[in-house]
Amino acid sequence: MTLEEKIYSFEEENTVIGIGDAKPFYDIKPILEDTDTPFVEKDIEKRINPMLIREDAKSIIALGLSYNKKFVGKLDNKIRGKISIGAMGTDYHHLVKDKLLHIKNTLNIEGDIFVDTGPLVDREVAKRCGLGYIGKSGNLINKKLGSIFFIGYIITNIELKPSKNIYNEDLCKDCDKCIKACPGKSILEKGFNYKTCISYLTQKKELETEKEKELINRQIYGCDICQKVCPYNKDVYTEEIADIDVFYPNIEHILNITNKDFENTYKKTACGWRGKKILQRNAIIALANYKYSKEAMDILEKAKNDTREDIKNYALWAIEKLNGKR
Ligand code: B12
Repeated sequence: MTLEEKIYSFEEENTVIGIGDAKPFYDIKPILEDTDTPFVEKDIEKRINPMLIREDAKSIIALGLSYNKKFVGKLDNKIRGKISIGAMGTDYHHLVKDKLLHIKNTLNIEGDIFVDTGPLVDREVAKRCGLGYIGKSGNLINKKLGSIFFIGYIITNIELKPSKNIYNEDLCKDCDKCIKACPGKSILEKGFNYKTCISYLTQKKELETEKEKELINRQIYGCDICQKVCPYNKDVYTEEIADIDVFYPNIEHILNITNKDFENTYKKTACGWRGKKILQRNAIIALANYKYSKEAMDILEKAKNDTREDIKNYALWAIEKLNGKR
């Protein structure tokens, strides 16, 4: 078995693996110069050059891990929000990292592992390694997993034969389902406007306009709309979730959650890094975007007495908004 064959042998039902070289990503420099992406390394040279991470970088081994989930439980009549499927369960940063660590340790190779928070542009890295095609929504689409997968990789000093790129064809063609479905119209013919992306708004610290709160709708964290409508996400690997509290979080519970409870639940998921307060703010916004009910008003009346000024103000705003719907 060659080393490349050994690497591919780690592929499982819910993962894809590919290999690429570690040359700089000069092609995307103009795109990066033209965008002001939030939450990322600002030095563009660091974003495009794997050799600034490891001087001896030769190859990249990329892994895609599916996080596709569907709800198979029973709905109830509690007031609930929505959470992106990627933020349910154990934080994917750990899951992907553990899989890459396992490959690295088993093969006894040297390498630096990154999942999401590294300086490079993960989709571009994964594309070069043959993991998929960058679709109109910006998401990398793979024929086996669809687009609902996270990306991680090992930058190694070993010279490896790159995967044959099987994604030269245009997978989206004239399909524009994601463009039409995005409530914020974030998906542009060329590029992406993160400022109106619901996923971004649920993570943004200071919301500035009523429109932003309206767009958040009932999302507590993240958004799946552009992926839900993508034809490549039908008939792909899916995990079934029966626990309604995981899939549709109970708003009253989020607003009353103790620090200890938060540490043991949300903090262990991919939305934990944003902290309790932002999720609670989004829970209040979700209530304001619901129809008027006594139950919603009772929850908000309690939140109105919160000692944190901003939460209190959001509760007052939501009460006014719901009263207007009476
Ligand atoms: C910042 C960030 C966000 C921001 C901004 C997203 C954005 N599109 O820029 C916000 C918070 C909005 C976000 C949302 C989401 N994100 Co995010 N995010 C990132 C992060 C940290 C950096 C992205 C980045 O560099 N953007 C800058 C642009 C230029 O790069 P890009 O987004 O990769 O875009 C590529 C193409 O779309 C295209 N492109 C983009 N803009 C333009 C403009 C022009 C003119 C052209 C020609 C091409 C082009 O070229 C780029 C390079 O190939 C990456 C991890 C990482 N370190 O790379 C994860 C990452 C992109 N996110 C990921 C995920 C899963 C999501 C969400 C699905 C989460 C959710 N459910 O809420 C949504 C999807 C939203 C969407 N449709 O893009 C995954 C994507 C996996 C995949 N299969 O594609 C990544 C790779 C994390 C990971 N390691 O798994 N994200």
